[in-house]
Amino acid sequence: RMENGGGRGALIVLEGLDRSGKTSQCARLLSFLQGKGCLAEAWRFPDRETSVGKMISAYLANESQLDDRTIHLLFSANRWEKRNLMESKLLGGTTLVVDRYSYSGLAFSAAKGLEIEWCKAPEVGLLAPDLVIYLDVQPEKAAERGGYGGERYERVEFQKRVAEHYHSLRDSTWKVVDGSLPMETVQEQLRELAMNCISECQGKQLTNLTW
Ligand code: NYM
Repeated sequence: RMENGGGRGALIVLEGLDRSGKTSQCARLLSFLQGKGCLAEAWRFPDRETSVGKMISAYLANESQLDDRTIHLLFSANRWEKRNLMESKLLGGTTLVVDRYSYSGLAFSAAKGLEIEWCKAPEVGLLAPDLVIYLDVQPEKAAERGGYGGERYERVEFQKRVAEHYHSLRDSTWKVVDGSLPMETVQEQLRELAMNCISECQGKQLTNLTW
Protein backbone atom coordinates (compact mmCIF):
# COMPACT_ATOMS: atom_id res chain seq x y z
CA ARG A 1 0.00 0.00 0.00
CA MET A 2 1.26 3.43 -0.89
CA GLU A 3 1.23 5.45 2.28
CA ASN A 4 0.60 9.13 2.10
CA GLY A 5 1.20 9.52 5.81
CA GLY A 6 -2.26 10.87 6.41
CA GLY A 7 -1.42 13.77 4.14
CA ARG A 8 -3.63 15.34 1.54
CA GLY A 9 -4.47 14.00 -1.88
CA ALA A 10 -3.23 15.56 -5.10
CA LEU A 11 -5.35 17.47 -7.57
CA ILE A 12 -4.29 16.12 -10.94
CA VAL A 13 -5.95 17.51 -14.06
CA LEU A 14 -5.84 16.14 -17.60
CA GLU A 15 -6.41 18.61 -20.40
CA GLY A 16 -6.40 18.41 -24.16
CA LEU A 17 -8.48 18.79 -27.29
CA ASP A 18 -11.56 16.71 -27.94
CA ARG A 19 -10.47 13.15 -28.84
CA SER A 20 -6.98 13.62 -27.38
CA GLY A 21 -7.38 10.46 -25.28
CA LYS A 22 -7.97 12.09 -21.88
CA THR A 23 -10.91 9.98 -20.85
CA SER A 24 -9.24 6.60 -21.49
CA GLN A 25 -6.01 7.77 -19.92
CA CYS A 26 -7.83 9.04 -16.81
CA ALA A 27 -9.56 5.68 -16.35
CA ARG A 28 -6.29 3.78 -16.70
CA LEU A 29 -4.48 6.12 -14.38
CA LEU A 30 -7.19 5.74 -11.77
CA SER A 31 -6.97 1.92 -11.78
CA PHE A 32 -3.20 2.14 -11.59
CA LEU A 33 -3.30 4.45 -8.56
CA GLN A 34 -5.95 2.38 -6.82
CA GLY A 35 -3.91 -0.74 -7.55
CA LYS A 36 -1.03 0.91 -5.71
CA GLY A 37 -3.30 1.26 -2.70
CA CYS A 38 -3.67 4.96 -3.22
CA LEU A 39 -6.99 6.62 -2.33
CA ALA A 40 -8.10 8.09 -5.63
CA GLU A 41 -11.22 9.06 -7.54
CA ALA A 42 -11.87 10.03 -11.14
CA TRP A 43 -13.81 13.24 -11.69
CA ARG A 44 -14.74 15.09 -14.84
CA PHE A 45 -15.97 18.49 -15.91
CA PRO A 46 -18.53 19.23 -17.05
CA ASP A 47 -20.15 17.09 -14.37
CA ARG A 48 -23.34 16.40 -16.31
CA GLU A 49 -25.18 14.94 -13.30
CA THR A 50 -26.04 18.21 -11.54
CA SER A 51 -28.84 20.51 -12.67
CA VAL A 52 -26.29 23.00 -14.04
CA GLY A 53 -24.57 20.05 -15.72
CA LYS A 54 -27.80 19.04 -17.40
CA MET A 55 -28.13 22.52 -18.89
CA ILE A 56 -24.56 22.27 -20.16
CA SER A 57 -25.19 18.83 -21.60
CA ALA A 58 -28.27 20.02 -23.49
CA TYR A 59 -26.29 22.96 -24.86
CA LEU A 60 -23.43 20.71 -26.03
CA ALA A 61 -25.90 18.38 -27.74
CA ASN A 62 -27.36 21.40 -29.57
CA GLU A 63 -30.66 20.86 -27.82
CA SER A 64 -30.58 24.36 -26.39
CA GLN A 65 -29.09 27.70 -27.36
CA LEU A 66 -27.23 29.86 -24.89
CA ASP A 67 -25.31 33.04 -25.31
CA ASP A 68 -21.49 32.54 -25.14
CA ARG A 69 -21.06 34.35 -21.85
CA THR A 70 -23.97 32.53 -20.26
CA ILE A 71 -22.59 29.09 -21.08
CA HIS A 72 -19.14 30.17 -19.92
CA LEU A 73 -20.57 31.07 -16.52
CA LEU A 74 -22.49 27.79 -16.35
CA PHE A 75 -19.29 25.80 -16.93
CA SER A 76 -17.69 27.85 -14.18
CA ALA A 77 -20.68 27.39 -11.85
CA ASN A 78 -20.41 23.65 -12.47
CA ARG A 79 -16.89 23.77 -11.03
CA TRP A 80 -17.93 26.03 -8.15
CA GLU A 81 -20.74 23.72 -7.09
CA LYS A 82 -18.13 20.96 -6.66
CA ARG A 83 -15.43 23.05 -5.00
CA ASN A 84 -16.26 22.24 -1.36
CA LEU A 85 -16.55 18.52 -1.98
CA MET A 86 -13.32 18.63 -3.95
CA GLU A 87 -11.54 20.37 -1.11
CA SER A 88 -12.80 17.97 1.55
CA LYS A 89 -11.82 14.93 -0.53
CA LEU A 90 -8.32 16.31 -1.06
CA LEU A 91 -7.84 17.25 2.58
CA GLY A 92 -9.14 13.81 3.55
CA GLY A 93 -6.31 12.25 1.58
CA THR A 94 -8.05 11.34 -1.68
CA THR A 95 -6.24 12.10 -4.91
CA LEU A 96 -8.53 13.38 -7.67
CA VAL A 97 -7.81 12.62 -11.31
CA VAL A 98 -9.88 15.21 -13.15
CA ASP A 99 -10.81 15.03 -16.82
CA ARG A 100 -10.91 18.75 -17.84
CA TYR A 101 -10.98 21.77 -15.53
CA SER A 102 -10.64 25.52 -15.62
CA TYR A 103 -8.20 25.45 -18.57
CA SER A 104 -10.92 23.91 -20.77
CA GLY A 105 -13.22 26.65 -19.59
CA LEU A 106 -10.78 29.32 -20.72
CA ALA A 107 -9.49 27.72 -23.91
CA PHE A 108 -12.91 26.86 -25.34
CA SER A 109 -14.58 30.16 -24.46
CA ALA A 110 -11.62 32.22 -25.69
CA ALA A 111 -11.68 30.23 -28.95
CA LYS A 112 -15.17 31.64 -29.52
CA GLY A 113 -13.78 35.14 -29.22
CA LEU A 114 -14.51 36.03 -25.59
CA GLU A 115 -11.80 38.13 -23.95
CA ILE A 116 -9.49 35.94 -21.89
CA GLU A 117 -9.51 38.30 -18.89
CA TRP A 118 -13.29 38.21 -18.79
CA CYS A 119 -13.16 34.41 -18.98
CA LYS A 120 -10.67 34.14 -16.12
CA ALA A 121 -12.64 36.23 -13.61
CA PRO A 122 -15.18 33.62 -12.45
CA GLU A 123 -12.44 30.98 -12.15
CA VAL A 124 -10.50 32.90 -9.50
CA GLY A 125 -10.76 31.10 -6.16
CA LEU A 126 -11.34 27.60 -7.50
CA LEU A 127 -8.75 25.11 -6.25
CA ALA A 128 -5.44 25.21 -8.08
CA PRO A 129 -4.27 21.87 -9.50
CA ASP A 130 -0.99 20.38 -8.29
CA LEU A 131 -0.37 19.03 -11.76
CA VAL A 132 -1.88 19.65 -15.18
CA ILE A 133 -1.09 17.07 -17.82
CA TYR A 134 -1.73 18.32 -21.32
CA LEU A 135 -2.19 15.53 -23.86
CA ASP A 136 -0.78 17.09 -26.97
CA VAL A 137 -2.37 15.86 -30.19
CA GLN A 138 -2.57 17.68 -33.52
CA PRO A 139 -6.16 18.80 -34.19
CA GLU A 140 -6.18 16.92 -37.52
CA LYS A 141 -4.98 13.73 -35.85
CA ALA A 142 -7.57 14.04 -33.09
CA ALA A 143 -10.32 14.39 -35.70
CA GLU A 144 -9.17 11.19 -37.43
CA ARG A 145 -9.55 9.18 -34.23
CA GLY A 146 -12.92 7.66 -34.93
CA GLY A 147 -14.24 11.08 -35.81
CA TYR A 148 -16.05 13.46 -33.55
CA GLY A 149 -19.29 12.62 -31.80
CA GLY A 150 -21.23 15.54 -33.20
CA GLU A 151 -21.29 17.73 -30.11
CA ARG A 152 -20.72 21.43 -30.33
CA TYR A 153 -17.05 22.49 -30.85
CA GLU A 154 -16.09 19.22 -32.55
CA ARG A 155 -14.70 20.80 -35.72
CA VAL A 156 -11.04 20.96 -36.73
CA GLU A 157 -10.94 24.73 -37.30
CA PHE A 158 -12.39 25.40 -33.88
CA GLN A 159 -10.08 22.88 -32.19
CA LYS A 160 -7.07 24.64 -33.73
CA ARG A 161 -8.07 27.86 -32.01
CA VAL A 162 -8.63 25.96 -28.75
CA ALA A 163 -5.09 24.52 -29.06
CA GLU A 164 -3.63 28.03 -29.46
CA HIS A 165 -5.38 29.21 -26.34
CA TYR A 166 -4.31 26.16 -24.36
CA HIS A 167 -0.77 26.95 -25.45
CA SER A 168 -0.91 30.45 -24.03
CA LEU A 169 -2.30 29.17 -20.70
CA ARG A 170 0.65 26.91 -19.87
CA ASP A 171 2.05 27.59 -16.42
CA SER A 172 4.51 25.98 -14.00
CA THR A 173 2.11 23.17 -13.08
CA TRP A 174 1.90 21.97 -16.71
CA LYS A 175 3.53 18.90 -18.17
CA VAL A 176 3.00 18.32 -21.87
CA VAL A 177 2.77 14.68 -22.93
CA ASP A 178 2.81 13.67 -26.59
CA GLY A 179 -0.65 12.17 -26.97
CA SER A 180 0.15 10.72 -30.38
CA LEU A 181 2.50 8.13 -28.84
CA PRO A 182 1.12 4.61 -28.24
CA MET A 183 -1.47 4.38 -25.45
CA GLU A 184 0.90 2.37 -23.23
CA THR A 185 3.75 4.85 -23.59
CA VAL A 186 1.48 7.75 -22.75
CA GLN A 187 0.17 5.83 -19.74
CA GLU A 188 3.67 5.13 -18.45
CA GLN A 189 4.49 8.84 -18.57
CA LEU A 190 1.25 9.73 -16.80
CA ARG A 191 1.93 7.19 -14.06
CA GLU A 192 5.32 8.61 -13.33
CA LEU A 193 4.09 12.20 -13.33
CA ALA A 194 1.17 11.31 -11.07
CA MET A 195 3.25 9.33 -8.57
CA ASN A 196 5.78 12.15 -8.28
CA CYS A 197 3.03 14.68 -7.86
CA ILE A 198 1.32 12.67 -5.12
CA SER A 199 4.49 12.37 -3.08
CA GLU A 200 5.58 15.97 -3.67
CA CYS A 201 2.27 17.58 -2.80
CA GLN A 202 2.45 16.25 0.77
CA GLY A 203 4.41 19.21 1.99
CA LYS A 204 2.44 21.75 -0.03
CA GLN A 205 -0.71 23.61 0.93
CA LEU A 206 -3.75 23.50 -1.29
CA THR A 207 -4.03 26.85 -3.02
CA ASN A 208 -6.55 28.69 -5.15
CA LEU A 209 -6.37 29.67 -8.78
CA THR A 210 -5.39 33.32 -9.03
CA TRP A 211 -4.84 33.77 -12.77
N1 NYM B 1 -15.87 22.48 -22.24
C1 NYM B 1 -15.56 21.82 -21.09
C2 NYM B 1 -16.00 23.88 -22.24
O1 NYM B 1 -16.28 24.48 -23.27
N2 NYM B 1 -15.80 24.56 -21.08
C3 NYM B 1 -15.48 23.93 -19.90
O2 NYM B 1 -15.32 24.59 -18.87
C4 NYM B 1 -15.36 22.50 -19.91
C5 NYM B 1 -15.03 21.77 -18.65
O3 NYM B 1 -17.21 20.84 -23.19
N3 NYM B 1 -15.84 19.90 -26.06
C6 NYM B 1 -16.16 21.74 -23.46
C7 NYM B 1 -15.05 20.87 -23.96
C8 NYM B 1 -15.75 19.70 -24.63
C9 NYM B 1 -17.14 19.70 -24.03
O4 NYM B 1 -16.43 17.90 -22.61
C10 NYM B 1 -17.51 18.47 -23.25
P1 NYM B 1 -16.26 16.29 -22.58
O5 NYM B 1 -14.92 16.10 -21.95
O6 NYM B 1 -16.31 15.85 -24.02
O7 NYM B 1 -17.41 15.76 -21.77
